[in-house]
Amino acid sequence: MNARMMMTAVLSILISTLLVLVITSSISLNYIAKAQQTSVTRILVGGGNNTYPFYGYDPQRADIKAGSTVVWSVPSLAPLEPHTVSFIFNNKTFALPTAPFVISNSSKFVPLPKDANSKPNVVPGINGTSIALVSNAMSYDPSSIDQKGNAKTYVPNSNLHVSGNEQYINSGWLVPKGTEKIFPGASTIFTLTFPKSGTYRYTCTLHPWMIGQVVVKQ
Ligand SMILES: [Cu+2]
Repeated sequence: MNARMMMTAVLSILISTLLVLVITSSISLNYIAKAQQTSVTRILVGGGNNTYPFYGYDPQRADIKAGSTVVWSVPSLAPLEPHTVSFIFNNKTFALPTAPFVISNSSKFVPLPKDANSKPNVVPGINGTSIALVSNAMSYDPSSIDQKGNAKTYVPNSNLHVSGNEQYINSGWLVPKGTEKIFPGASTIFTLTFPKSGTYRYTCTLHPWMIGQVVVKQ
């Protein structure tokens, strides 16, 4: 190979590398442009003032583009009243705030703090067991049930995706920021991304007359 041939080979490698760089960067720029079309919509939960009700979502209907994210939160000055954002795609998945659980009779519940006005609700069960009514994590925690019936709970203030196949998606109890001490483990914010178009209706399981919807278009 003479020097001229060598130069040509190096040059062609350089040009093809440059071409690849230009193509990949335009692909990633396209990707960014697409991502920027989607957005974040904020919805207030509860609160209450002259313009929107104590028991409501504001706005009640959100129109968004597929791939966008919705963030629900309780205004910080809202009265201390927990709410949920619950998508009940299958009516059987409605979760009550408290639910009965069988416990062994040796179980002891100690109120916290000790002088709190609280007492576990324990009633006699069958075969020497007892039944305790306790807070239901499928209501209190961010949670979901997939198509196969697999139930999951998540950490407070979770960020979830709606695949469209769920039977249930729940924010958990949402309370004003700074009041988590009164509701340990509760959330102040819930973030949900909607990749697929459709109309998604939700309710507050603590106040089922609170309803809202997210309309997702391609
Ligand atoms: Cu509510």
